Amino acid sequence: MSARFLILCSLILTLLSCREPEIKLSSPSVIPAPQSLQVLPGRFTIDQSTVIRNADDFTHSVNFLKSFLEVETNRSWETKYATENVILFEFDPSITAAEGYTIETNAQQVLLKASTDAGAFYAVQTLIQLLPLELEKSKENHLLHIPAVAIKDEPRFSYRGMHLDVSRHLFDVEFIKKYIDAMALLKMNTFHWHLTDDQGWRIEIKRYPKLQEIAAYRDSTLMGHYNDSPRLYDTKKYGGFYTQEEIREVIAFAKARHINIIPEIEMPGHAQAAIAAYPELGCTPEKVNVATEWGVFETIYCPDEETFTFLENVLDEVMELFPSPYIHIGGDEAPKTQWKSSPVAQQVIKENGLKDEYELQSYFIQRIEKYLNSKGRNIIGWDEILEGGLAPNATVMSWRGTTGAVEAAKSGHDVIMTPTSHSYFDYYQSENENEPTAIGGFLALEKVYNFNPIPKELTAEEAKRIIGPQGNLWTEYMTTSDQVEYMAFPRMLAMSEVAWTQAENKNYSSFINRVEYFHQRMEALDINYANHLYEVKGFLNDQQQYKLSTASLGKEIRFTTDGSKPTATSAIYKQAIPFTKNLSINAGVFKEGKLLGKVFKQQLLYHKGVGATITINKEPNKSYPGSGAQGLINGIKGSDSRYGDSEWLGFWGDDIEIEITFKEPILVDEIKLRFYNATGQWVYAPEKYYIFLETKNGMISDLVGLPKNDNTLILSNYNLKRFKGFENKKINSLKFNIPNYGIIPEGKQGAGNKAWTFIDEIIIN
Ligand code: TNX
Repeated sequence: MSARFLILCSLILTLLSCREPEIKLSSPSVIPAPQSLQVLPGRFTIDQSTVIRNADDFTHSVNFLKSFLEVETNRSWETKYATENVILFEFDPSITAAEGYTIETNAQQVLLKASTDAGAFYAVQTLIQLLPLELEKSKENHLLHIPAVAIKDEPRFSYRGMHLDVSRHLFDVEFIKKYIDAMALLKMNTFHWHLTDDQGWRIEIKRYPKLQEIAAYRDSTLMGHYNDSPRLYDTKKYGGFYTQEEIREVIAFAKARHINIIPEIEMPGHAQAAIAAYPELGCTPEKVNVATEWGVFETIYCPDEETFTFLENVLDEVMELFPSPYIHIGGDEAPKTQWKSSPVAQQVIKENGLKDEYELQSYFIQRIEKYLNSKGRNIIGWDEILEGGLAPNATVMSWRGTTGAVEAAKSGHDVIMTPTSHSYFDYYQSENENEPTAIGGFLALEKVYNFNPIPKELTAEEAKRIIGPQGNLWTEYMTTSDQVEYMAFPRMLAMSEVAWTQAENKNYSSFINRVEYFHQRMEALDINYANHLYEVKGFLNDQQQYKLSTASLGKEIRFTTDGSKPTATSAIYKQAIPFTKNLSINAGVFKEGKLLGKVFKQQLLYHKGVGATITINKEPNKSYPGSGAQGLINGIKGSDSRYGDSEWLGFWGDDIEIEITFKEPILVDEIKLRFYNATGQWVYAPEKYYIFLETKNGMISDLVGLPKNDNTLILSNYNLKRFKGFENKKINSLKFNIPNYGIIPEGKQGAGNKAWTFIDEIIIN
């Protein structure tokens, strides 16, 4: 063999081994789903000589893509004129939607078209999601392919928001940027920054140094849950604030991602931290400290000139920092107790011809609104700002159900939808008992996904007032940024699709598969997401059969009915399980013999009520329908620690009447009722109920008192055996009259609002 030949061989070998590793093409998996996405034959390949061409209009978005690619491909990218091997940005005036764009890829080019920089920016976000994930997972020199596609896209709503409470717990600037970055990837465009509350003031206001010295710190923080008894505190000083310089930096960072930041400065309630620093702003002579636990406090700004001057000065500095057309002024949960007994507040009521303290709240908000309007800004407030007359230009953030939203939209106000039932990401997301401690409630991914922000009561014209939805992260129980991520993801992915994707283009099972794919992206981004995709769900159908399902594709469910743990050899679930006796179902999602998620456990109790006829005089609230009336006698109890699952029925303020008729008269020994009790979420077990038992010889009625305590479950066992002579009487039907608890008392979370009643299985033995 000649030396030349050897050299040639080794050269070829070197060349071969230097070749960039190829990454296989994955089918597009974009979140939020575009309005239309067509996969075409072929692909575009990014190699070392691929360039970017700008149509001049989109320098900002071009640079965003350029820096992304430079980091990910480890090479510099040129922007220059080219017709082939090019990612090409083009201005297209025919795209009329402000944030719309199109993408067309073929072998020669990736063509991104928009008529605004926002549109071009969202085209870039989609393009980033079309790139193979391996790129983000390892920064090696890969040969990258993008599938040939034709995408046409624009948002459903102009407001697409995420909120973060930094008062209860504080998160550093680095994390705020990470949160904003994730929002941008999901095409969210508004960050609602909840900067002040009872437990800490987090924005530097130069004119009032005590806000930094005093209001920004609390002496101690509640440990464990608010409902724990006794309550324990860590006795450690906690706090901090963002300097104006840091805030500017965050605003610029968000702006570069087409995200507007709405600052929230709470008033007149949730102001204890500010009043701790400047007691003269309060309405009582008693001195207060920055709050060390959660809830609603009576401390409130006094509606005098000194307070308005303070607030106007604060807002001046806020407006100087934030270019947002909206300023959020809170307005929620402002107990009126102190105003009732304050001579100053009563004087303001008298002088201004106001009817009561509710009109005083409205006067307060309207004064601030006028001030902000005079500076060219509009206010947003929580839906309590509707009470006592709405400020004229205000946008309402509807959180207590949707009634406020309907009222506001009908009277011509813009509305942002953020109801607790679908938008509170501080609620539990799984029924697993070992979830990290959360405030309470239950909001599963699927429920977020299925949220329709347009209330049914609105006409098409009125519906235009709903400018969009928002996910809220209240951080009482999120002490670290890891925990914020756990609660925010993947629910933020679902909310992004609620906000962006037209209802007819939404599909939960497609979404779930894209979420599963997105897991890898979140790992690459170091996001501590929650994974409940590999859980089993069960439900009882009309034919008294129990069905199991799981959300993601390509897995199997294995189950047992005798209470034992499912294994790789347990029966594979193929058809519904008949419910004719007590069942103890255990099921898991398996792939290749491996259990993926947690084991699902369900007891089915074959009691005497199962299969009877049931009616309720009121429909459960549409946010908490459980499994309807029949769900109260389906043999399945609701969760002991979360209301809001498929078994608990929620009624808001209604007295309810439930009637159960048996197929034939039966002997009954005992009737058990279960009520949920979570006063922090406005859920109150009733204090009593009436029971009516219908027998052949007439009706027996009784008044039953319920225990009063802080337990999350309030149980009533009604024993019929104690009635002498009743043992052998057969019952045809049963009726319950259950009065609602009533109005939530002062001093409690939600004071002045109607309480919720939550009831689940009625067990008849
Ligand atoms: C109610 S939503 C609040 C917050 C709490 C939250 C906890 C709203 C306007 N007020 O102060 O953090 O519930 O879920």
